[in-house]
Amino acid sequence: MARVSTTALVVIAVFVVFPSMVLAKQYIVGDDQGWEGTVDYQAWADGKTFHVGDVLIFNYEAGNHDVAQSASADEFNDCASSPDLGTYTSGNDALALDVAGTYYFLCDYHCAIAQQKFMVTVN
Ligand SMILES: [Cu+2]
Repeated sequence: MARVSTTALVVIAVFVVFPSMVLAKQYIVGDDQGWEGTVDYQAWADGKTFHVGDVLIFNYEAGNHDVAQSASADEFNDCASSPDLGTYTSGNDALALDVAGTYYFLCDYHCAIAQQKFMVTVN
């Protein structure tokens, strides 16, 4: 009988048990242009399929922007962020999409004046 190495079995087990860990991706919001308000962020998001475990990286000059979230579509439409969901200001913020659902991201400074916002649905 053929022997299968323990290492191979462990690798296979990880793929079977933790597919989201194995497949999780990191996305730079706005790609090369970052989170600087010059991109159609909704168009950027609409071209992608996000999964639980993926991470969004927001790169921007600290002090010029922030990263906040709305708690509902109504808030999002009004560019209202929810303090309960946190506000990020480091200039290099990594936010994990760790549960399925809809996320609403915005910049408190430029949401209303420059549409610096986007929503994503995580499968
Ligand atoms: Cu901004």
